[in-house]
Amino acid sequence: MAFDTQAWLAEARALIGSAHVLSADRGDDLSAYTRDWRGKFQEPALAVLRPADTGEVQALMRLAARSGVAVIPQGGNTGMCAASVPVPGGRPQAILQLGRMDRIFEIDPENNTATVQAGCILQTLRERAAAAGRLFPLSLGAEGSCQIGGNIATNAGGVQVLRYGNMRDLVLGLEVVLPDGERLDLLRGLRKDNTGYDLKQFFIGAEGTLGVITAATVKLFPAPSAGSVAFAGLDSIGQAVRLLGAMRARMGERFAAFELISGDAVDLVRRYFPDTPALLERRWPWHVLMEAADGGGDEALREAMQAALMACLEEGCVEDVVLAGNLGQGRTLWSLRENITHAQQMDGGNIKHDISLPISRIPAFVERMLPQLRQSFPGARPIVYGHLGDGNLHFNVSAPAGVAPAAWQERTGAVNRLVHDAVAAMRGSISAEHGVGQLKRHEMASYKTAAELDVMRRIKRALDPQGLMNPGKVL
Ligand code: FAD
Ligand code: S2G
Ligand code: ZN
Repeated sequence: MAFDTQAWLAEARALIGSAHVLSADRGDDLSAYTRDWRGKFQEPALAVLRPADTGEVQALMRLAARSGVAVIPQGGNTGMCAASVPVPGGRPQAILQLGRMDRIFEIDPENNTATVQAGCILQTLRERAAAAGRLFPLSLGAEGSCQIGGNIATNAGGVQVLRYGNMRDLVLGLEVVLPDGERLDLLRGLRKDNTGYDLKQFFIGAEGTLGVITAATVKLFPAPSAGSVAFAGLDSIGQAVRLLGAMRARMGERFAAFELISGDAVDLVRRYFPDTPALLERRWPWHVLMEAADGGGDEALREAMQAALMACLEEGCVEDVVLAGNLGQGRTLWSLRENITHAQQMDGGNIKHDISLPISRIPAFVERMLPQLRQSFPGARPIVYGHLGDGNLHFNVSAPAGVAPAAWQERTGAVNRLVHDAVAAMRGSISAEHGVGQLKRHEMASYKTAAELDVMRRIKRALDPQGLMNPGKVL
């Protein structure tokens, strides 16, 4: 029997209100929801559903299960792997947009936890925690629009993993609606609970393929009262790894961020953001942006950072360094780092790699990969930067001069294979923090063992037997 779109939309509108079920056939513009952030994927959706609460999510999931409609949970739609937008073909796909469910239920400074709905914007939670004298440490360039649900579903990383871990390390409890509409209440703010399998772990990093995260209890930390930011120039990536070790030894727990930025990445930012100040006397092949934070005073922390950096200069694990004198200067240094993604987008986009390796192997990987890239793809422009402190590099490759972005995108498969084969040979990962989505799904068979994929499929079948949850992503 043919699928009756009108009847389905009428049922959905009866459940959550006509205003909160958007559909193209009544003239709604769904492009903000059906197009991925990078503009590489866009397919039609049956509808965009915007529930107000967990009860409405459950009702919608029961309708989807009854009618065989696929459901794509969507947060801020800032993901890098097109995991929150429809795939071509297959069954009708409804986007479940969590943005209306953005309440902060509780901030508990004594327990150092916050309980929020999935649609809460990351920046909002960070601001509300700060107002309560606490830090929610997840920090990434999209924090103004990504949502806590999406951060959990992608196990997001960002720039403070070095000190506080990934999103997985920050989640204490979840509320999840399963594909059959069942509500799973795991919303306990406990740091210890050994009563059977740790079920929340199945949904963290699952990219919406096992259930809909509707709320979470996350860890908070005492808000550091002081921060100290430095920007360094280096001759080699090996020197950057030595600097990481030396600074961690000297700054200990206070060390919070260590971001590698290649000279080419700095040049790209300065081309598209011309008011980016020249931070060092000369251009270096490599730079590092680093930050320390603690509860002490500004001056004491700054002096400790200064002493540590002076010692590193004497030891030769850094060539040049500037230490921010105040918060404003620190922000300027960070805006250079945050603008790298936007500069790449403005430059026409590029072929991205979000890889991780043991930190000690990163210099050998980069020193081998750069000449291989030049040889295999003459003129290609590597834009290398990222979270060196976590062994996570964004080894992105922009088109050679004169090659149109669309033509360059045709080379994605070949460039991915060169980079990902080298990563796999060094037992690294082809997706450190962005996930798999539909972008890397076809590569899973090449880089995961058959046993791993088999267990993943068994878990998927057990929780989502109809395969309704975000089909065409990850597996
Ligand atoms: P979406 O893009 O909406 O969805 C992502 C995935 O989560 C999809 O599979 C979707 O189905 C699923 N999902 C969303 N909400 C739910 C839910 N409630 N329940 C179940 N599944 C759900 N990522 C990093 O890790 N580190 C970075 O440093 C970083 N920097 C970025 C910088 C910029 C400028 C941009 C644009 C992106 C960056 N990202 C980074 C990628 C992206 O911001 C993260 O992956 C983020 O966690 C996605 O959150 P979102 O709410 O936008 O999720
Ligand atoms: C970052 C964002 C995506 C990219 O800036 O750390 O995760 O490749 C990235 O620019
Ligand atoms: Zn990143």
